[in-house]
Amino acid sequence: MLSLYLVTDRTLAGDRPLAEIVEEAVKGGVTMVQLREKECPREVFLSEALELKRMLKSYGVPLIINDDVEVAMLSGADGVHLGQSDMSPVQARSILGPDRIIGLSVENFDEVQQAGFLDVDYIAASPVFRTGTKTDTKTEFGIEGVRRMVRMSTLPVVGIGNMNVRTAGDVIGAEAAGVAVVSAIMASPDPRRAAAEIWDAIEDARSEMELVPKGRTRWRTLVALPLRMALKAVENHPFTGDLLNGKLRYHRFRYWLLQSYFLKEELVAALKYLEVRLEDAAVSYAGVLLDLVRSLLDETVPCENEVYDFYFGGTPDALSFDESEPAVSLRLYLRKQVREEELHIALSCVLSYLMMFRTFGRFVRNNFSPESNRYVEWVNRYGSEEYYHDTGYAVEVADAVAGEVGMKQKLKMVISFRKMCHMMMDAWLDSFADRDRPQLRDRMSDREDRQANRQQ
Ligand code: TZP
Ligand code: MG
Repeated sequence: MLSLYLVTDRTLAGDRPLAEIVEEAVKGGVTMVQLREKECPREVFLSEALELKRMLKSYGVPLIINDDVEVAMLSGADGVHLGQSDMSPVQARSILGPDRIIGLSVENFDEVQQAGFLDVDYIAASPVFRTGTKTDTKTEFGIEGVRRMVRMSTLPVVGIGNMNVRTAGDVIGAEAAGVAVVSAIMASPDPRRAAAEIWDAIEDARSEMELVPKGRTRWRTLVALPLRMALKAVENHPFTGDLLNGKLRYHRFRYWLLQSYFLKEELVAALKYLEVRLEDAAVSYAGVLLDLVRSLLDETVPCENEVYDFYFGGTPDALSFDESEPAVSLRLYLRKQVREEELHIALSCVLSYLMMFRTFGRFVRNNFSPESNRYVEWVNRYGSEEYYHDTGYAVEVADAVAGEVGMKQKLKMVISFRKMCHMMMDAWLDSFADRDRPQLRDRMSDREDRQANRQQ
């Protein structure tokens, strides 16, 4: 969500409407937007916030309001960004409630430390580099300062101040969660393209961080880190607390388990078929993968009575049901890959889903006894050795495929695995959140749309 954070500045908009620039930038890949108004009447600020909120909602991109908590509340924005001399985060939290996002600018390392005791969601290193856009800043953190901040703080860090296509990669390389950009996007004659280029720089930096030194490493080793990171976020999320206290939404949870189960079953069935076909030496993995992935493309998941009975007992409410958000994102993404015949990538994506569930199941099993409550009992039963074994076989196939397709394609497999983990984790957590949080958008499809546009 913080990856590419656009901060507005109407003085750079010229005679172009603000919302138009923002929308273009979002199409280019911006993942979060802050409306920052320094000198405009309250009513204008509010009406702009309302307009942006309406537009951004359709993209699933959160809107953050600079300084003004009241405008944030009245416009239904997703949060506020505060400076050190604005309203205190404590007061802002008491007004905004627990769910909205609060960001805080930090200007020195003392403030980084203090931020750790506050109920804020991210901190902004202000500034990373001096900038003409905001001249009253104190000292520059520089790239090494950002790195130190990331190590000191448990909060996500975004870099701000002269962030552009040349500087963004280094900030991401210093393990910041994202970059916040004003002029490089707002003042660009083509905000969509400007955003897309910075997005690409971010992506490149991320893949380099994970992948460069590990040329011959197996696929499963390369995906271990993104998997661990995604799971860490799930473990620390209130969802997990609610699961352990038996307070989740019953129906949703049951559907989730069932869907993951069916997806796993489909995959296993397809893999068994793959095993047979592979005995024929003339058949390559890629050819057979097509069958595998196609078999995973059906929209609704049939719910069979026996399976239902086995796992949950009793009679199902319905024999089929709509898919949950992660399963939907997964299938949409798979369809795209199949069209482009990037089947090895599709396989990697399917596995991100299964491995997240598998690892989460293991975490629950290792830490809580099945007697705790019905949810823990289900996870224990469901995340069984059988599940583990079945996905284990799929992992071996993925390793073999990755070994066959060459380094560049192997990296793609890992990158899409990571993207899928993020997307599904967001969808998973959001669908259990008390209110509807903005969904992280499908960045993959954005990127592909952009590439297609550029080629036109
Ligand atoms: N806070 C610290 S630097 C800055 C803000 C709002 C402005 C960054 O602007 P630019 O144009 O991206 O350098
Ligand atoms: Mg401020």
